[in-house]
Amino acid sequence: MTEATNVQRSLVVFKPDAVQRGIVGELLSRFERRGLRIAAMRALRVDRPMAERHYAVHQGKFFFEDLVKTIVASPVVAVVLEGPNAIPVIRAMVGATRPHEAAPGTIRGDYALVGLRNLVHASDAPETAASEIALWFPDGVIEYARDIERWTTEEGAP
Ligand code: 3AN
Repeated sequence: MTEATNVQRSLVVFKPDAVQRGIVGELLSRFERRGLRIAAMRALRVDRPMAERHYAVHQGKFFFEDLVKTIVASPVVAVVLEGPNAIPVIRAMVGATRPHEAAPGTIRGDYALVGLRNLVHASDAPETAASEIALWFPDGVIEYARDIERWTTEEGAP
């Protein structure tokens, strides 16, 4: 008996600290190794209006200005990752919002120490993922299949 497959897409942004530290490839490879598929990817410099839209949910909070300044400080790499339960799987791999609380084995627990230097953003729900992907990838994502998916998902098992 195979589980119903809940294929999801998530926006992951490797933030300026990940790019400046030269660990984007290392972090992305964790997601690839888990079995997630890259559906879109771009390197870009985020401007202030885009940063404010991305963090709109935090507008008015005391840390909003710091968040915006941090993400515009240097280029970022944005990807859309796709796979079964991608949103909660990626959130678990990223670790707790506050890096000093992030468990070892998570990205933040292995690579980060403090809040504004937490390396990655990852969508937290299907609705936010959809709006974030539309914001970051207005031309859409690519649809394709990989043979390996037979072995990382239960499609067509056994
Ligand atoms: P996450 O980055 O884990 O998805 P979000 O999206 O809720 O968390 O928050 C985005 C960023 O805002 C966090 N990475 C953190 O830098 C900052 N932040 C969120 N909540 C707080 C808070 N209570 N105090 C200070 N900074 C916060």
